[in-house]
Amino acid sequence: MKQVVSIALAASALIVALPASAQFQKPEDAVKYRQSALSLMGAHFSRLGAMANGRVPFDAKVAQDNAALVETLSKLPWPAFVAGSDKVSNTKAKPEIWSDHGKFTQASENMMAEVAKLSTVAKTGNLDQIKVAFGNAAASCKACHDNFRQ
Ligand code: ASC
Repeated sequence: MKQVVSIALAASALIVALPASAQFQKPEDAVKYRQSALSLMGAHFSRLGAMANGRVPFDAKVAQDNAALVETLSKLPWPAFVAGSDKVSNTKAKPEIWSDHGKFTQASENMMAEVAKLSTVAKTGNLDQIKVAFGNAAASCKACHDNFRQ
């Protein structure tokens, strides 16, 4: 039993650690990975935005599902900002990501915290609260783009 538990723990630790240890053959692969994650995050965030801004009717379940996806996706891009991956042609990543890495990490952590709050609020189904949390999350996306994206 003890062995089963420790194998299960080891397996779950591996799964949790996977994004952080994602290996990239070349810088272009890292760029593709982070752009894919950020693009998916934008797609699901926009579905929430459409409801928060009244462009589509509010559906609490859809809002909750999209907020949960955004929360999960928000954790993925960061390990893919590998050194040297600002030197490839198809990236908008600014060199400041690496030269001011503490500030970049702080900005990414702010965004993850705001989208986690948005996901929590989305579970309540309260549109007014979702609107506020969506606005805060959008501001945290923008803050990072303003400083670190070309
Ligand atoms: C989106 C999206 C972003 C953010 C940002 C918020 O829907 O794709 O990058 O919102 O525009 O300011």
